[in-house]
Amino acid sequence: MTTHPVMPAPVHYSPQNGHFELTESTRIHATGTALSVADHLAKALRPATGFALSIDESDNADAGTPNTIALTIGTTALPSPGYLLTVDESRVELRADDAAHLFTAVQSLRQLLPTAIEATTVQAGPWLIPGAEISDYPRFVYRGAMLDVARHFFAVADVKRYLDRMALLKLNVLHLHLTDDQGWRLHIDSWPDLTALGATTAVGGGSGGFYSKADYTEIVEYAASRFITVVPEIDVPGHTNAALAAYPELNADGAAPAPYTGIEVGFSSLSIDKEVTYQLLDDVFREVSELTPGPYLHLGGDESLATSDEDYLEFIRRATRIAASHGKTLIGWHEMGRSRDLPEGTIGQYWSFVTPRDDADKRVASFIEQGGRMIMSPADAIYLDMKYASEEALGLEWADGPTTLHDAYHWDPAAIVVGVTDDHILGIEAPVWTETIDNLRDLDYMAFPRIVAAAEIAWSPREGHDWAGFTQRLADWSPRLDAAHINYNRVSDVNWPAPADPK
Ligand code: TNX
Repeated sequence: MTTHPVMPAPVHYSPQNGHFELTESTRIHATGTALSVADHLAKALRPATGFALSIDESDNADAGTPNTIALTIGTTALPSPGYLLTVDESRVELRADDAAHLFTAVQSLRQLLPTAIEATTVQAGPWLIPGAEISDYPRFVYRGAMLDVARHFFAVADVKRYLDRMALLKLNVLHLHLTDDQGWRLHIDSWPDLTALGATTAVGGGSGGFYSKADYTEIVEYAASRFITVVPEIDVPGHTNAALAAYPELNADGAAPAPYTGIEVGFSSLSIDKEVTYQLLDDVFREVSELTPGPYLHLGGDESLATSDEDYLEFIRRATRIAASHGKTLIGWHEMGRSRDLPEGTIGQYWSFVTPRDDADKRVASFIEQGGRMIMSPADAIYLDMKYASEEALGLEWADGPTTLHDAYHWDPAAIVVGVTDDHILGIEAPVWTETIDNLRDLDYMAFPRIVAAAEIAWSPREGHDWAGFTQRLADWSPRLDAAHINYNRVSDVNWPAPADPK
């Protein structure tokens, strides 16, 4: 069993003799588009080391200068875009096919340093990096996490902390579930009451909240600086009580329902026959598309149990055309595959079980037949809002009871629907629905350590998956979470080291 300190497991890791010592006089070398990544590395290393770590951008820097960490963008000749990382006594070299993969190399380097590097205050060295040769590239291009900010609202600062955690694990897509029955969380200029009235509640009756356009842009830019794409979701036609409560005209009977603070699903629907519904969609999809630099717009489409079959198909036909007219590639939960009339290339997000139920496999086939690919999020394996164990206070249990770390690690995205293999799969995504979660500490607790399993399934080759090795590596790695003040669940299937002394 190979043990190494990098999560998710690299494709190839080979320890080498000796080590590189990061010192006061170590310099970082980078030019061109590698500079922003070098800057990120320096910022990550300065707080705990207290070193200046200046960035040398000179074009003609001697390639052999010692005591240097050199970042380069150039071909790696790996089977798909990735990075090479070598550490010897004199130099650390990071080379990647593009800036995004160079950034993932930086995450590996961070994890080769002593755990204390994650601290936010100056720590004692020495800062030794063990000799190593790593060549590494991801299995899937889409490595996502979803945060439901509708059931409970999460402030911009908390979303940024979650993005930091994602970056460490080489996750590169944040899907924001922005609207649901309990709240509409993004300001829309042309329909201001969506937030003025529709954002004032949350599950359990809390005060809610919403993102201004400036807030949303702040999230998008923070994500982009970490090579993370934001996917906004406007969930329609169901999951819309907050919008229906804000604008009576969106209701079939013209009467606004009361705000909703419970956790049932499947009772709300936009009026399918009224033209005002499609005016709303056009305005909302236009404004959201304008704010979102990434290529995707998620339309939800799940659990529309209050919409007849005929109405659902008519709605999806019109809504997807309107959304596509704003230039985005659409994503829908797998129910949207009921439609055989989707814009070509629409992506499906699978949320049924590791063993498909309720024709979910047919919905997947429908997306693929219509030229799309899949994001796999099987609820009984990767829904991070499921309880770890029945006696836990946080989480839900509907996906066949608790989801242990073992469950989170033991599934393969290409073994769920017969005939749906890596070529049809864009990637995987780990959602956190927030009916029972309303703060970052609890969010971390539900995510960690299962999100590490998700990251390994998204990134590392299937052949390398190994439960005994994973749990050993996780136990060795977990002090990093303590050092970074990230809360986590000490599930019983890992032989955790003793908890760090509380400071
Ligand atoms: C199902 S899966 C939902 C959400 C809930 C979640 C709770 C899916 C697309 N919808 O509305 O929040 O279960 O786990």
